[in-house]
Amino acid sequence: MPEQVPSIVILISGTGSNLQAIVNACAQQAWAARVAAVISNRADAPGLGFAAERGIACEVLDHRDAPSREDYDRELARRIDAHAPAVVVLAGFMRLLTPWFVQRYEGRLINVHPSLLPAFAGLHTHRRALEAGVKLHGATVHLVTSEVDAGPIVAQAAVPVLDDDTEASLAARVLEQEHLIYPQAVRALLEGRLRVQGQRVRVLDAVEQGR
Ligand code: NHR
Ligand code: GAR
Repeated sequence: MPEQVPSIVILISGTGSNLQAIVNACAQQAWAARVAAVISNRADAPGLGFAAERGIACEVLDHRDAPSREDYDRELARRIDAHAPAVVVLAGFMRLLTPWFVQRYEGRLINVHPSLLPAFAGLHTHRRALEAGVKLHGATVHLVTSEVDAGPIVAQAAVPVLDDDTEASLAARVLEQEHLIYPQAVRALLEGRLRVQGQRVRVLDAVEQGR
């Protein structure tokens, strides 16, 4: 029997570049964990192809087949729980989750959001940042609570907004930062190195944790 390491389940809706960054970091840095499954709400999510190539179990759960959000989340939880994950990662997952779902995974459910929260919670963050004329934009990794995009902040990275930026060029600059901060945050969560006090999160390094 191979040794059992903690499992990660990743939820996606699209490209899955954050999924790739996490899967690659897990392998290259030899985390004591494995990505056990990827679940997408869209059958055509390109991220599913990458996961399948890596031999990761893939599932599609289309929200359009569910009679209600509660039904969808109950089925989603059933699929997730089959893998008994230590951590559930939202990586470009585009569906709001019910409080019931969030509470079930509270403390082990993490998201990356493409803005410097609390600015630009919700959708279309890059367009809204350009409209608002901010000079700095970025990405936030946060623990998920039932208030959308308002959970305790684990990590942030800022990028400049350039004069000739479009939504696409700005999104690409932000995404590059997501790929740096998200795997490290997921690893810290897995390794029990987050200390949450209210809205503030201290991220211990491995040395501090040992003390
Ligand atoms: N659920 C809860 N309860 N709390 C959070 O913080 C969540 C969450 C679900 C997803 C990711 C989030 C983001 O990073 C996330 C955080 C989708 C929507 C949304 O409005 C909002 C925030 C996020 C993800 N989705 C629409 C919906 O009706 C659908 C949009 C679409 O399909 O394009 O679910 O920004
Ligand atoms: C990322 O920029 C992520 O922050 C954002 O979608 C992109 C997914 O890219 N998430 C949201 O907007 C959540 N509402 P990816 O599929 O290549 O990881």
